[in-house]
Amino acid sequence: MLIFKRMLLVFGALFSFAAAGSAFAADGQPSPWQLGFQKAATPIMEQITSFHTFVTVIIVVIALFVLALLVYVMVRFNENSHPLPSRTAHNTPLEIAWTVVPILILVAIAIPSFRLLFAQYDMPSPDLTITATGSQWYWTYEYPDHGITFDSLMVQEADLKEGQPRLLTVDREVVVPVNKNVQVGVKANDVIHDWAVPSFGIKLDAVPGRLQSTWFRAERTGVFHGQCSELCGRNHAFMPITVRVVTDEEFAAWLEKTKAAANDTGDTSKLAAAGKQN
Ligand SMILES: [Cu+2]
Repeated sequence: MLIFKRMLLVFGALFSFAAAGSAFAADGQPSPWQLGFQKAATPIMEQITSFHTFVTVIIVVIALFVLALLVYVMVRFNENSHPLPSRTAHNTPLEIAWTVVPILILVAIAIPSFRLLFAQYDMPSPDLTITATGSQWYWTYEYPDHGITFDSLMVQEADLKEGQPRLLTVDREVVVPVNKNVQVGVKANDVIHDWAVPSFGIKLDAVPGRLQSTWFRAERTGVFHGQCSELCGRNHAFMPITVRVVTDEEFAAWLEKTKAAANDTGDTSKLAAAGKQN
């Protein structure tokens, strides 16, 4: 049938767009024509991505099944081809089937859904703890075990260096070691903000007067970008989040450099030079 051929063409075009988008995608940031998620960098995001794919397949199958039934009814039972309507009102096996099959589908969705939910809340013992505090309109990061505190502000478009994404680059990045469990405490100073990094599968509201926490374990090095994801005022779109995942050695060197700079002035947050990453 022509309509199915056309639908196949449309789906084919969409999939090739998605494939092309991900082929050109830079890691840890959105890309032009992107359709799916950013590439997962944590086990939780991998689980989110595969759950999303699983549910999408189920939705597509159901939608196509219903479409096929509708087309069948329109063709087979219209007035021309079926002038004498059937008087059938009940079909017990069919009614049991259309009750039980949806229940089974919902159970099949619920099992991985709850598994994912528990994995997100099942916080492993942290190797590193940081806190992110939202203010209008920037983030303040603290490494409580290392005495490091600094503000992280968006880099203006005119000051961007080669390869730095617009609206996503900050002057001082969060630096964390690779393959380590990082616990993130999230809070706010003024209004509700939201600390979100798509490739980590993290999105948590920063609520004034309340400390919430989440966690991630980045499984490869790189720079991962996110944005405040709760409308927080005029400059809501201009308080990005950048996390640089580095090796253990690089992390130790960064800690030392940042701490030494802090000792020089007694305050890491006022120190622009030391914390600026290359
Ligand atoms: Cu905000």
